[in-house]
Amino acid sequence: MTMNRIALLLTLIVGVYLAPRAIAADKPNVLFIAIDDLNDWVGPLGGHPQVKTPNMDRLAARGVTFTNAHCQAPLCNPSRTSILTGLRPSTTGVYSLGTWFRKNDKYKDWVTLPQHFMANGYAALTTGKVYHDAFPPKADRADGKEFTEFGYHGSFGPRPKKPYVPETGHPMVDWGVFPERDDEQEDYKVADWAIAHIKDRPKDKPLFLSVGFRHPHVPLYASQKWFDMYPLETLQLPPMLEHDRDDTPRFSWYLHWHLPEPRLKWLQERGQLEPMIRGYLASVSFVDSQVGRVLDALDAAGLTDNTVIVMWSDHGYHLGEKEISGKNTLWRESTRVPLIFAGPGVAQKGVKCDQPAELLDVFPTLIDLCGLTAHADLDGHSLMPQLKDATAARPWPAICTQGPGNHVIVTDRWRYIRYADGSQELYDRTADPREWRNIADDPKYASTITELAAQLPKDDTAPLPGNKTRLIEIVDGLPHWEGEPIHPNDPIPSKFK
Ligand SMILES: [Ca+2]
Repeated sequence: MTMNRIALLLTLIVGVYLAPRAIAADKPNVLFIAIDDLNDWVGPLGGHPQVKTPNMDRLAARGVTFTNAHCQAPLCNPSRTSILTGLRPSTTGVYSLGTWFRKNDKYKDWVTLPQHFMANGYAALTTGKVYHDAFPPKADRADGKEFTEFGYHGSFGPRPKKPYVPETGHPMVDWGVFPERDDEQEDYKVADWAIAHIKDRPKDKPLFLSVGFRHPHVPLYASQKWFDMYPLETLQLPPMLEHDRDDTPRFSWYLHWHLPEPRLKWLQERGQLEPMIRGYLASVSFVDSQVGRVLDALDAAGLTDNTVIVMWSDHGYHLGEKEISGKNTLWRESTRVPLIFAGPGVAQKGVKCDQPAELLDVFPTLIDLCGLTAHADLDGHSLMPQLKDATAARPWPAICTQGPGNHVIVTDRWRYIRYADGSQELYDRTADPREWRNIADDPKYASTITELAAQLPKDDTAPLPGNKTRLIEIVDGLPHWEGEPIHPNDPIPSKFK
C-alpha cells in the first residue's frame, strides 16, 4: 500500500469516527411529549368548550396544530409501537396490548425513531410511558440499546386505598380528588426527571428527550385545585345523540366487547357521567401543567430556540359519545388526537392545519426537521409541506386500525370504516361533523365508498403470537374477542348495554 493510500484510509477512518459528532453539533434538540388517552379536549382543538390547557395553548401558539390528526390504533401498545417504528399495525402485526414488535422476525433489527436519532449522533433519553408500559421488555432495557438512557419510568399513581367508584368493578376505572399535592403524582416525578436532564444534558451531543405522561388515562385522579376549575353545577356535557349506535354494524360493538370502561347508560343510571367527565377535565388540566413545567425548563436552559417540540397523544377517548366511555373504537372520539409541532423549521406560528395527518408522520417529519439521514420503508409521510404552508394538500388519508382487517380511512371530507366482516360505516364530515349519521347504505355514495376502500392498507399482517388482550379478529368466519369466538346470537354483556 502506498503512503498516499494509507493517508487516504486514515482520513476515512478518522472521518467515520468524527462524522456523527461533527454532523450532530448543529442539530436541534428534540422534545417528544407523549400523552396517554388524551382526546381533542385541549384548547388548540376545542373539543370541550370549558377545558383549560394554557400550556398546550402556548405551545400551539409557537407552531402548527394538526386538527385532523389520527392515531394508527385506538389502544396504547399498537399506537405507540406505530409512532416509534414508523410502521402501521397492519404492517408489523402489533394490534394488541401484549406484543413486542421485534417478535416479528422481519422487524427484529428495525431501527426505531429513538435509535435513528442515536445513529445520527443524538443522546436519546426517555422517561415515563413512551412505549407501552411493558416495553421494551426488561431484557432490552440496557442503556444504549433502544434508548441511550432510561430514566424514571413511574407508574399509574398514586392511588387511594379504596376506589371512589368501586361499582365500576375495575380498580383503575375510577375518578376523584387524589392525592393532596401535585408533587405526589407519578407524572410530576416524570416531569422532574425530564427537567433535571434538560438542565444536566450531555454537552457533546444534541438531545432527543422523550417524556411520556399517563394522565388523563384512568384512574382520573387529580388534586382539588384541578377539580375546582370545573364545578359540577356548570359542567357541560359533550354533544351526544340518543341511540347513536343504532345505525352502526353489530361488528363495531365487538371492538369493545367486555371492556372495563362503563357505558353511557350505566354512568347515567348511577349519576356518574358528570363526575367522570369532571375527573377527565381535571386530569387534562393537571397534565397540561406538567407539560408546562417541562416547557419552562427548556426556556430556563436557553434551549427553546434550538429545540423541536412535538406533542401527541396515543389515541382519543369517548366520554359518553356513541353511548360509551373509553377507547377501542374506530369512531372519531377514539382516533382523533392532538398533534402539535413547534421549534426550528416550523416557520408558522399559531397556525392550524386541517389536512389529514397521522402519528406515523411524526418519524419522517422529525427526520426532515432535524436533517437526519433518510430511513427506508417508513409507512408515514413527512408533514414538512404542511409545516411550511398549512394549506398544502396532503394527498394521503389518515388510517387507524383496530385488530386485523378493521380500518377507518379519514380524508378532509369523509370517514369510511370497514370491519373485518365486510360491514361498513360512512360519515360526511362536512355535513355531519359529529358523525351521527351512517350513510354507507345509501346507494348515492357507492362510488365514494369504492374510492375510499381503494386506500385501505394493502397488508393485513396476521397478529403476532403473544397476548391477545383487547384483540378482535375473524377466525373461521366468526368474530373472536381475545381468542374466544362470539356467536351471532351471543347476548351482549350487561355492562355494554
Ligand atoms: Ca393510551
